[in-house]
Amino acid sequence: MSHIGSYDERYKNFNWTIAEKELDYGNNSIYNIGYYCSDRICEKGLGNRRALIWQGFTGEVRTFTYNDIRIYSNCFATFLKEVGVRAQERVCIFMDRIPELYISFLGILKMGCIAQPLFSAFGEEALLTRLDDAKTRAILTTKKHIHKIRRLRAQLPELTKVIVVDAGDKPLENDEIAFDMDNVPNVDHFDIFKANRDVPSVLHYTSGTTGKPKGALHVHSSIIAQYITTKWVLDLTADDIYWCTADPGWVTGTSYGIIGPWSNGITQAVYDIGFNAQKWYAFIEKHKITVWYSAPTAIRLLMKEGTELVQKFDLSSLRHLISVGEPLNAEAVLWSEQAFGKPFHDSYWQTETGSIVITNYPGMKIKPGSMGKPFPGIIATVLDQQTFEPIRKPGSVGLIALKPGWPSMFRTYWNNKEIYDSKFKNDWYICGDRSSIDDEGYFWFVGRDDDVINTAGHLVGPFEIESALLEHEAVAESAAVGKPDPINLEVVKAFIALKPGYEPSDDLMINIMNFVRKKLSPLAMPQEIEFVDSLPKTRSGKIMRRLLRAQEWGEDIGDTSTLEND
Ligand code: 6R9
Repeated sequence: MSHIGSYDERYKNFNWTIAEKELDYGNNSIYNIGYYCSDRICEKGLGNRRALIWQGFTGEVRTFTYNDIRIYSNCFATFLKEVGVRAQERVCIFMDRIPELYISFLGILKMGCIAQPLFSAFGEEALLTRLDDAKTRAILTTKKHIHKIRRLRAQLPELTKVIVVDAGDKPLENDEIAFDMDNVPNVDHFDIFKANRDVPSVLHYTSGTTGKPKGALHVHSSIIAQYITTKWVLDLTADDIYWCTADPGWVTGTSYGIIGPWSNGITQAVYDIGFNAQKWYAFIEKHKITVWYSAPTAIRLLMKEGTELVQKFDLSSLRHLISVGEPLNAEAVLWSEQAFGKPFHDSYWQTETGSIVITNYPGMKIKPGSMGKPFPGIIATVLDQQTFEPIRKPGSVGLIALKPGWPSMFRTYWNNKEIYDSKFKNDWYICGDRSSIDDEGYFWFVGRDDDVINTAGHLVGPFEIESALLEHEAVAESAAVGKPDPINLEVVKAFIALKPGYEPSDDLMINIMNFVRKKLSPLAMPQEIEFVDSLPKTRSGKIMRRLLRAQEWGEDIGDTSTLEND
């Protein structure tokens, strides 16, 4: 691992200007992510290198060079400008993993707008909440998803530009606009928006325990951390073919599915398909993937398929494997060593941190089940839950906390400075997760410190699910909690008290499940519903979600009076 240097040396000698210098960040007063991910790579003479190898679910393959993504993103930026979108307005990207998603992301940033990617499986309610909160001006979408937006238009007066990127001959409605990047004149030069370091770039919505999802706002200089973590943790070099399985509707898909690889000028492959062991292995074999960034749920699903399937493919191109999103259990690490001859390296971070903060750095001894150590430039610890002072004793569990100041740290929650401020205690940023640190400085994840449900590596907020449930005609009260699941870590379980006149039945259960799936997303849909007469409450009338959760996990919650003020 000589080209990235040993962990200890790197940690000791690191400061962020090392990363800035490598990127030439701020040279000629340019700070825009869009430039660093396309124009700059071309200026270095790498315009003909492949930036994107895209494969659709039908097997169709398209390839784009850095010069292609430079020009196409210029086309998007020019188009946004021409239709009257202004700098710093929010532009949502709402589509499956097609090339336009990746390329328009750069175009939006070049134009100086704030990119707001949303997961294409989101239903109307999930979309409405996020578009309304951000007062989104424009949305880029496809024929497949336009119907959801059409039904919301009346409730979103600020959303004046609805842009369909694959309209073809299909008639559009009212003021919708068609834009087809393959059928517009090339734009060789675009006057890239002169962002400075602190100009907002990307808005990613994430769920908390209470209230609606919150928009974590990032700025252009986040690229400094995304660039160097990609280079050192994902260990990417010029010859690599990199595959990140995450959807850009989630932060991994933008930080490490767009900005990280493209600022490093490497070739990345994208597969517009959900999990499918056979097809995934065939994809790795076909495109000779060398570096693979995935998630524990996917690894557990692969484990289920067994090593026999692995042996049917030539996966010898694989060189480095990394995982994110949920605890990477020791069995998964050991299995991957057996199946691929290489362990998965864990990486821990959040929408809010913008880039990897704790990880099994390449070359470092891996302790299966541990997340590893802080990335160079990151000061991490665990804090006592009461005093918010660092816990010095190895093995004691506390709150994971980071010293603010790394470049990709979020700058606020959109419209919600109060909650943002509440995340800081004694000059530490509190991640909201619990962990211990062993005597060698390795972090061991214990669990979340809130009620957010992590299903298959995706966070879903109980409040959002409960709000959706309450809109169902039969539901009087509800509580949504995470229930343990051997594959997905957790799935959503809902406890429901019905309104008078409704009786529990299988039909009603399925009806309610589908109601949530359509409104929010398949991830938020309860996999299990338990009908109850009433829900446990505190004296002030709040539902004791934690009690229900503890029951599902077989945990002893002890004296419930401690929950009274939750
Ligand atoms: C990047 C991303 C963040 C939350 C985080 C934690 C969980 C992420 C983890 C992990 C254990 C890991 N999480 N990585 N838990 N081990 N390696 O996932 O962002 O969607 O905001 O989720 O996911 O609970 O706080 P996000």
